Amino acid sequence: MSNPHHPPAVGVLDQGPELTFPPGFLWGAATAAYQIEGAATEGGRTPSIWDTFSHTEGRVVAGHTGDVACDHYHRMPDDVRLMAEMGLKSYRFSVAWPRVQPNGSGPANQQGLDFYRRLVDELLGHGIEPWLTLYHWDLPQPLEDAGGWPARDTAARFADYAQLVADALGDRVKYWTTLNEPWCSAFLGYGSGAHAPGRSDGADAVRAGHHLMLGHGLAVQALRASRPQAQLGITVNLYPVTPATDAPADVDAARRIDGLANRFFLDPVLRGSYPADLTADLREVTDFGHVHDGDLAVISSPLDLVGINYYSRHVVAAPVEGAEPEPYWRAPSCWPGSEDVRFVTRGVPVTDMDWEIDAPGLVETLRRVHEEYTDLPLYVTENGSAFVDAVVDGRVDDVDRLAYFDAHLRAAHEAISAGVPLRGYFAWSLMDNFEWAWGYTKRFGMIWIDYDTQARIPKSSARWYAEVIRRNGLAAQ
Ligand code: IFM
Repeated sequence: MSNPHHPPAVGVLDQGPELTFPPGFLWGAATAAYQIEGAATEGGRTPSIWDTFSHTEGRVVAGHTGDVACDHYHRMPDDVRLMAEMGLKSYRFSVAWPRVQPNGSGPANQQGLDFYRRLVDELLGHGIEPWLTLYHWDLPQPLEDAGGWPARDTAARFADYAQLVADALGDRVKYWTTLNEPWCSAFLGYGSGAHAPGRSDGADAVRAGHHLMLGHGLAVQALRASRPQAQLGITVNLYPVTPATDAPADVDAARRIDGLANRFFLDPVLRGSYPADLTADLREVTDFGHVHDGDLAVISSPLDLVGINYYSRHVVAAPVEGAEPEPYWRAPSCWPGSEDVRFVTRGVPVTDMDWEIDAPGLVETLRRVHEEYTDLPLYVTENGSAFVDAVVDGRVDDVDRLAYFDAHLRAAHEAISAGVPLRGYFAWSLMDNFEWAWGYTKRFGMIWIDYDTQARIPKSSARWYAEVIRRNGLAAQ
């Protein structure tokens, strides 16, 4: 497939001692509004579900909130300068809906739009391609009060908001993704309640997932009509799901979790249908009456790219008596219809999130999307790791994070060599930030943030990544 908006991907890799990426490969880093901006009550911004959630006792570790976060709202030009020093080709950020449309409906808040216009202009001025995500989990609170994502109307509100942002920034932003990780919004937000808005109802989670995708489809249609040059996509978080053994019951557990984690979103968006086995698994949770005629055609509106966030693998098995206590993303309520599936810990190295490090899983994931679903250009829109960092003599030597990036970039290269049209990679994250229910206790950044002084210290991984970008690749091992 030839697309003038994307650099060529396949068949151009050096065979020499370097692992060279295709010319024009889009090297980036990512953040999200609530995780870094702060300025929660400034410039006309009103509360999102994450403000409400983080200010509710017991929801976020140590009562941390995004009120100040990395103070990026005030330090944005300095942060863009740091990006330029790293040589980033692209920066993926999200727009805070309650900053640009405070009530989630009605007119735009010009001050909010102006902030993002300044950001985009600053990026362009440094030769950095802006990559805009419309929704990274910060639903305006009034929309949650009206029913949130389980309510169908929220999808229409999202399309209106998308139009408003496209009107303001569509002349200067080429790359747009609608949603970031709808699985998290739906199943952590409305299933387990580990994320905002903290509701816990399987049917609501399934409805929320559908309406998120409906909002995505409506937004794509609106953006396509008004900004035909824009490159449009969605970002999904995908996991290879592996049965612990070949036993049929374990294989079936893997099928079920793969349905909820991956195919719940991939199939409607890229094939225009829900998988039959998934709807059968969910029969006792919902009758799918919330899916109206025509919805799936909207949801599968043509895209220009697919964004994939990759962190780890799920290994699962059939239930046993007295299973061990589970971390939040394994909570049964995340997996309606498959609550009794057992998540297995293999004993391989993990990050500070307890997520198993599994670089080959990135190859599997990219190949699967390409080989089973689409020829569209793919982008890794997030990949990264939390580790416990320390400042020693003014430096942060984050060797574990650097090794994680290195292994996953080798995997990305392998996927390209296998024919995957992977056109870019965004490290998560540019800087340490508010890690949702974990507050500031988990650090994913290539730039250290001192939350007392707001000082920034580029870590070893930032210097290493700058060199990867400069040489467009890695030394062969
Ligand atoms: O911090 C999050 C991000 O907001 C979405 N993807 C996963 C990251 C690490 O948990």
